[in-house]
Amino acid sequence: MPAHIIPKPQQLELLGQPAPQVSAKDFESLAAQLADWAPGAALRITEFGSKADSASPLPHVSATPNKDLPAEGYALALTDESLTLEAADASGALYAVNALIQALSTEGVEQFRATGHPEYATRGFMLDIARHFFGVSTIKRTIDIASTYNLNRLHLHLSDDQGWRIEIDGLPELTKLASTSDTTNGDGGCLNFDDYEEIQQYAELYGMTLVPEIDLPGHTNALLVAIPEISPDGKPREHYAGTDVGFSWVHLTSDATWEVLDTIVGSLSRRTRGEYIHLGGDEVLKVDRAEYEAFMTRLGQLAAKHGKKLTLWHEAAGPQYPEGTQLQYWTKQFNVDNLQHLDSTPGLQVIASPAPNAYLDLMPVADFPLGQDWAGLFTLRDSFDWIPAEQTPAPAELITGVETCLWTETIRTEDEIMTMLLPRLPGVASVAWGSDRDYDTFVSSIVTHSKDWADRGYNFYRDPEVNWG
Ligand code: TNX
Repeated sequence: MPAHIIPKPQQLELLGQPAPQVSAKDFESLAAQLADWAPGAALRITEFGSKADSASPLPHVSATPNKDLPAEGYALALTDESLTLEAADASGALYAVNALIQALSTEGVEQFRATGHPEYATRGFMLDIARHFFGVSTIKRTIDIASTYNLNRLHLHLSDDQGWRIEIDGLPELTKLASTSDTTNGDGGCLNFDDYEEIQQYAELYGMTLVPEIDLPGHTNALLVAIPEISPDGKPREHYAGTDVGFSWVHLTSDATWEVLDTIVGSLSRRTRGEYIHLGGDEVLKVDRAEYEAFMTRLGQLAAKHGKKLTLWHEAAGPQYPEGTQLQYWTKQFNVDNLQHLDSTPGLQVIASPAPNAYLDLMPVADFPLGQDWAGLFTLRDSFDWIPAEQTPAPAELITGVETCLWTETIRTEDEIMTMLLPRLPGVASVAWGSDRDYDTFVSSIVTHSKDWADRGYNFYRDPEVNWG
C-alpha cells in the first residue's frame, strides 16, 4: 500500500517491501531528538507513540535539522533498518511527523522515502468567530486539524456587524457592549487577553502564526453599538442579527475615529507576535471610492506606526501601501481590475482565497443544511483540483499564499465547523503545499484519514461521491 499522506509530498518513493513495525521505544527516541528544536513535532509524535506496542526497536532512528532543505521542507525515510527524519526547521519537522503518522496509519504500508516542501510560503486557515462566537477549545481543535495538513497561518476574523470578539486595552466598553450577541440571537462571547495568548501559544507550538483581523471601515455595526461617537451620523446603533453586508461603516475622517482605531490597532499589535495584522477593507458598498482609498491608505500608516505589516481584502487594491502588504483575493464579483496593476506598492503579495475553491462556508451540494451558495457549490474535487494563479486575477508571480476561509453566519456549533472543514480543508491544503493533482489517490487518502477523524470525534461530511468503505 502507498502511504496515504496529505498533503502529498513532492517525492514519494515506494520501496516495495512492507514497512517494519515502529515501536514505542522508536517514537520515544524520535521525540527526544526533536524536543529542543521542534517541540510541537515532539509532542505530536509522543501522543501517537503512546498507543504503539513494545516491539523491538529499529536499528537506527534519527531526527536532525538540515539547513540545506528548503524552508519548512523535510525528508523522511522508513526502511527495514531505519527511520530517518531531516527537516529545515521546526515546521518541517512537524510536517515530517504528520507524514510519518499518516503513513503508519495506512494499513499494510510499504517502506518509503518522502521529501516535501511547500509551494506557497503562506498557507492559511481563516475562522470567523464574529458571526458566531467560538472559544479557546474549539479554536485549538481547528489548529490541530489545520496544522495536521501543514497550514501555517491562523487568521481569526474578530469583528463584524454581529459582534466584537476581542478584548482591547483601554476600551472595555467594546467587549462589554458589543460581544453579547451573534447572527442568530445567541449570547455571543469574546476572547479575553489570556484566551488570545493561549491560542497564540498553541498555534505557534504547531507552526501556525496568528493573524488577527479587525474588519474596517465596513462590517463595523458592533463597533458602533459600543462606540456610537464614531458612526458617520453620530447616532447609536442596535445589535444586528441578520446576514446582510455593506450597511455599516465608521466615520472615515473624524479625530474620534482615528483615536479609537489607534487604540485598537495598538493593543492588538502589542499582543500579536506575528508580523502581520489584517484590517479588512471588504464590502464597503456605500462609500465614495476616493474617500475609501484615503481611509485605507491611512490604515496602512497606522499599522506601520504600530510595527505591523498589513493584510487587506483585495477590494483595497489601488492606493500605495507599506512594503510587504498582502492583498487577499476572495471573489471576482468586486473590484478585480486594480489587481492587475499592483506595481504601486513594493513587495506587495497576493493571498489566494478564491470563492468557491477556498470557501469552506459554501455548500458541498445543493440544499445542504449548512452554509451559503452565493459563489456556487464547493465540492471535494473543487477543493483539491485548482490552480491558484488561474483562479486569481493578479500577476502569478505576486501570489505567495493560499488561504481557506470558514465564515460562520450559518455555523453555530463545533460539530458544524468540522462538517464544513472535513474533508475539504485537506483539499485546499494540498493545493497550498503544491501536491500533484492526482484526485483518486487524494480521495483514498481521505478515506484512510477519516478513520482518525472518527476516532477523535470529529464530525465530517460523508460526501456521497466518495466510497467511505
Ligand atoms: C463575503 S469574504 C464576505 C463575508 C461573508 C462571506 C460569506 C469577505 C471578505 N466578505 O463577510 O461572511 O462572503 O461567504
